Amino acid sequence: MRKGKKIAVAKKATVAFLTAAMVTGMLPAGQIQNVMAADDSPYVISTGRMVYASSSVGNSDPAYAVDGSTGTRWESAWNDNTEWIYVDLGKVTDVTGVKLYWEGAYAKEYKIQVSKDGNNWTTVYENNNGKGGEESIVFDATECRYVKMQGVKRALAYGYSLWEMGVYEAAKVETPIFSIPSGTYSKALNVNISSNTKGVEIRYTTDGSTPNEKSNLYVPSIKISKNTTLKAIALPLRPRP
Ligand SMILES: [Ca+2]
Repeated sequence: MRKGKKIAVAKKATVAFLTAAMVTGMLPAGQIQNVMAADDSPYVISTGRMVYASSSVGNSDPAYAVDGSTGTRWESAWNDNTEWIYVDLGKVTDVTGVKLYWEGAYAKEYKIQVSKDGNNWTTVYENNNGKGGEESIVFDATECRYVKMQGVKRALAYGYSLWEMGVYEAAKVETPIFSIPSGTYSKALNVNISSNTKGVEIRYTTDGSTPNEKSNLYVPSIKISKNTTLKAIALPLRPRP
């Protein structure tokens, strides 16, 4: 019977030893170890961008809707269908969602509209029975530069009031590539990890767990020895939701 050997990866010898001891007892012989993953979750890109609104009341500058704080808010004048707010993303971008953090004075009815030029708007989402609170809106990835919340009907007598409005870009991150094929290895090897996507960092684990933004940062190259499972993930170097 063939004895199972696992890929080992570690920056330090002590870590390698501990990891090897842990994984050896967990994985059966002949198991594939190199598991690769890509992160394709959307991420917020509207924070701090230029923002425009139909109006604002009191100390509720439109910029407060995209300042990244759910403790500051924008509120429109007290009208139903003539009030709106939109954010300028700076360039045409693949957008796939919006998250609205309503204050008590929310919209009973509203639309999410997108535009490439700030003049011609396309409705990508409509809500005719808004509930307020936090609303996560997802739609098919759409190329646009401007994203608008167009009010239709208020829930209360006050204006539309948003703590925050987050616009999410559709991520297009490819799976990281290992310099050796996935498989079982019985001797020490050097492994390089790369990505075809620019502007990413690669994080990895050696204990079989799924890597995330807190895992070890990959720095070329890494030495692996037996008895460890290597997994890697590519993450965009941008603010994350
Ligand atoms: Ca805010």
